[in-house]
Amino acid sequence: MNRSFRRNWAMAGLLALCATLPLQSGAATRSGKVSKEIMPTFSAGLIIKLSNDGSLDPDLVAKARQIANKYGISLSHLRKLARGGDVVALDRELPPELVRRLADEIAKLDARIDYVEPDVVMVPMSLSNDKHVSAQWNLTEFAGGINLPEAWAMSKGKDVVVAVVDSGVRPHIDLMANLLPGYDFVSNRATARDGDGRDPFAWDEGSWYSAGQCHSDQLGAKDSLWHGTHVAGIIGAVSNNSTGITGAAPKAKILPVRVVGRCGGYTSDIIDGMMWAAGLPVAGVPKNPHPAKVINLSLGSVTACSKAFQAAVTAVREAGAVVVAAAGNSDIDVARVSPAGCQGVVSVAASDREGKKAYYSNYGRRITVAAPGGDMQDVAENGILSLLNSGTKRPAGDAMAYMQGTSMAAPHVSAVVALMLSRNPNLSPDRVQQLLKGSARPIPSQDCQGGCGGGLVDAAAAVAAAAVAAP
Ligand SMILES: [Ca+2]
Ligand SMILES: [Ca+2]
Repeated sequence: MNRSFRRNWAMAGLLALCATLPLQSGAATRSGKVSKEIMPTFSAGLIIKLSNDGSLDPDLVAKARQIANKYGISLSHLRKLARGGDVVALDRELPPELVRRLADEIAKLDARIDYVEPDVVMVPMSLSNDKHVSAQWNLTEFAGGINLPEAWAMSKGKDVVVAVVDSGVRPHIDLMANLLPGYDFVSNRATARDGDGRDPFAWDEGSWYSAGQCHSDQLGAKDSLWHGTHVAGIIGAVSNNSTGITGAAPKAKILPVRVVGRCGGYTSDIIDGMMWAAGLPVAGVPKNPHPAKVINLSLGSVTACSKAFQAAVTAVREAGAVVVAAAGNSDIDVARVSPAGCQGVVSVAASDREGKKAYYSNYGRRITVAAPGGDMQDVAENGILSLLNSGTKRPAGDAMAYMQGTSMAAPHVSAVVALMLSRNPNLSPDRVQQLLKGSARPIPSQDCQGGCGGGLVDAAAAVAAAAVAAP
């Protein structure tokens, strides 16, 4: 590690250990310990889809408003969604039972309505960050690493665009050369922190909040996470530049798509962000000139995959993009989680330094593979090292830090997919999923109860298989 690395590291130390997800039950209990969490699923809007793909007419909106008023809630039409349906906003965040009841009542209003679903808030799937520097065991170590050096001899992900649909990024010196211009899809000005809604600047403005500011975490206050920068660094930090770390796909390009502000991100913004990332049209937003072949979603919520989200996943896959999602950190079956539980998503569980399922990781039949997410219970160095910012609220200088979570696992797999597609650009999303699973190193069932799919992803085996595979 060089000197500038160490200097940056001192700044990262400012970020105290914290549970970086809004926790419903239990937060950091003692140094290094972070409990598994069940994420709350508040919503401040509804997605209403008509069966003919038509737009909501004012009459229907007025009737929906009447129903909402009955509950003392005001409702207004927000916009048309990129993948069918309209978003209506509620005047505040509501708990799941209430929003579900409201949705069900509105669905019965008119025979033209296909479905009404809560516009659920999704949150980053990382658990914590910490101190001290060691090495990127996650890339190279025999037990828990993913065999990257051997893969790099075949492919470094050249020219493959990977969208990081997340909190945005900071212009970290170890990332800049691989960054494409992205887009900010956070439509709510209050949580966006940049003074406006959607705009062409995907910079992370900081996700910090004070106690009581977020429904998902009424009691806690949190420093900014810089989650998107950490995720982007795992995939595409610049290699061989004598600074920081190396990304797992160091020649890939990172497309930052900002969907998470303070308190998480709305499903409706995430859907539009995904569609745009894949090169599909989104009203009011210029077309993306660099369509992504891989879309990384290190976020989610404990809600089964909604019809609206499933439709978006299907659309971007048809456009040729592979969707990779974090399985979540609640130690439950991934089928209960969105988007990792959606059909056609590469669903990624987290493994620890020994190559076993991490204690917090979700599991189940829907998992495609596991990848390093780390376990910082004993030492920070067993987490995943990547890029960060040193600001506790507003952005400050470049930094690095360890974090853990399925948020960190998913970008390893997104990077491996980039290596595969760089070597063989004709692979379909279905084929990529098959090859990832088939080339992984099985994890014995006692080390992943409930199922880790094909096992620990093996970058070299996956790229080798991709090189000779039919589309
Ligand atoms: Ca903005
Ligand atoms: Ca570097």
